[in-house]
Amino acid sequence: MKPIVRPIAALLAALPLAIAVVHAQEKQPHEGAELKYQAGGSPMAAEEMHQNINPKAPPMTKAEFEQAKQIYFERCAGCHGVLRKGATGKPLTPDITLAKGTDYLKVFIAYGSPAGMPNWQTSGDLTEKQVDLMARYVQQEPPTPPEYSLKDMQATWKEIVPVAQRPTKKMNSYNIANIFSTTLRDAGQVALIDGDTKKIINIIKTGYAVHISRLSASGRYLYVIGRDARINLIDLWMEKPDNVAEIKIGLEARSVETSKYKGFEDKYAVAGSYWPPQFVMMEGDTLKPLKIVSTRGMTVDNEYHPEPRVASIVASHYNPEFVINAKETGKIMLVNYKDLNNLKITTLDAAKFLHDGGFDSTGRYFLVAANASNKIAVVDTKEDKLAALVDVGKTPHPGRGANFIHPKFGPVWATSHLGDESISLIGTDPVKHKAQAWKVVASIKGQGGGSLFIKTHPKSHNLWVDTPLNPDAKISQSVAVYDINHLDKGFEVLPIAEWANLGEGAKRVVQPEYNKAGDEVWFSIWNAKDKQSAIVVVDDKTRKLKAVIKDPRLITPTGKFNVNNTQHDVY
Ligand code: DHE
Repeated sequence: MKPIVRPIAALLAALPLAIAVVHAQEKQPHEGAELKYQAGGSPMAAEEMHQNINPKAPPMTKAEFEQAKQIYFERCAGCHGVLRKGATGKPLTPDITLAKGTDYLKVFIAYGSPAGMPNWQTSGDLTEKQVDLMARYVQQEPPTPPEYSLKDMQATWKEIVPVAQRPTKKMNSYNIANIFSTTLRDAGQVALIDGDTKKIINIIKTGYAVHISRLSASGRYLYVIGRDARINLIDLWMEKPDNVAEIKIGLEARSVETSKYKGFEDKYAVAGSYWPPQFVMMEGDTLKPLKIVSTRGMTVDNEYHPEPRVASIVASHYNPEFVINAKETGKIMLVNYKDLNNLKITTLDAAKFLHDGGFDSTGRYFLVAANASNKIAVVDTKEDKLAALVDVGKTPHPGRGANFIHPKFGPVWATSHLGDESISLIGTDPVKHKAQAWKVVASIKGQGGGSLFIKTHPKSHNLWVDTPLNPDAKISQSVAVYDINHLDKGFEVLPIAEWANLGEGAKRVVQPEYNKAGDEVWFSIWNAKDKQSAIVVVDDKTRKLKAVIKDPRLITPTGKFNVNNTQHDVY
């Protein structure tokens, strides 16, 4: 009797899930890619963490726990949080998971749910054995990674070339303003590419899977941050630009920025971490850590959140402030760096799941995606106020967005979306176009969901929209381009990956970035680590291929940051 009863019991327990699975199959095809993107790997898998034995949870050996912990941090932490208290995904704490039991959890993990859980087993990402492991793991007490203090940061801080030994003037003949700092994601490097000659100036060792590059106000210093929270400071004045300082500011991070307000140029840097949930101010030219501020606290719904990750950070042009976005709480902190000992922080309640964003064309308003809330928050950096919360399409992902003059509605800022094919245009001129300000004035149709970045340039009439996470290779390997003056005419599709002629591989076309003059657009062709990747340069006026940059050292290029455009927030 026993062997029959148990499977039936398991089946009954899984019944609500069987229904869920039917719904899960109704998910849009791009949603799987979107969810896995959000669930991107955390570098904390290898971190030593305490294994708490919960007597009520199914047993696990140390080896099993370690293996499950690794899978959790690589696949699950991005959505469910480091402490499993929930972020864009549901909380997975033992009070919830123990009540569900192993069989229920196994079905859930294997088949996914309509609420957004990917189908880890049926997609082939996890084996049946791994699903069983994860079902038991999430019933244990969540292991907690260590905190990271100023002392910990100091221990990692290296002044590779002290300020006194650095050049006092530019020592090279590069047109620094047109250099592209290019992320070589899986190589843990950045490539500095000369925008004029298209030649690689230097490949520089950085942190693991570098995320973004930012420029100091003067344009001399380049800051690069890895997912492992290592920051590299590169001096572009050196004969061959290279690292001059380095620090590790936590266990996992995505954002770095420098002070840009008049009188504070190049003075401070700031970096935010995913873990621990905090940001740190540093000296701009040495990276010496000065002050840490925690982001733990209440969400906009007045619930405590133990790990609000720091997402995008930008430097205000109107006040001596950094605009710091805490993802899970939905709070935007305007951190005044005039007096670090008597720190003033203005906190704005925006919306949960703040992620990426950019300024409007005047540099006064910062528009940031609250991605899983399907909203754009608008910050007035002059008055230190939330100007608006705008409803847009599903999961906006603007990168820094795109500013242009719409023939009918005046100045607009645009975002594309991960979760649908639309492109939302938001009016940004509350003086001359008051009726349109902070409203979606138009929503135009793109190639499909899975878009990450959108770009134009003040000197261009083209609007470029990538779709690297669309499951259709034709769409992920091409880009849509619109004529800003004739948006109603739809878009032209350019087969950018095909132009690179790379042979096999995923070859996702990602992140359009203009050169300084605004007459070229650069695209990364992001292939697997063991396959050839490339940068494709398109002539903006003719929309024709101008150059393909191929080099065995260009491993998995993703983000590209033109010095001038990043320094002056031109996009
Ligand atoms: Fe990004 C910007 C976080 C996955 C390429 N990404 C950002 C920012 C954040 C962020 C918070 C804004 C920084 C700022 O402006 O200060 N990104 C995350 C994640 O948490 C996520 C979803 C999962 C992860 O594991 O990291 C993630 N990002 C990716 C990728 O998979 C991309 C496509 C490739 C890569 O290199 O990893 C990617 N993210 C980028 C790029 C930018 C970025 C190129 C900057 C765009 C710009 O034009 O400013």
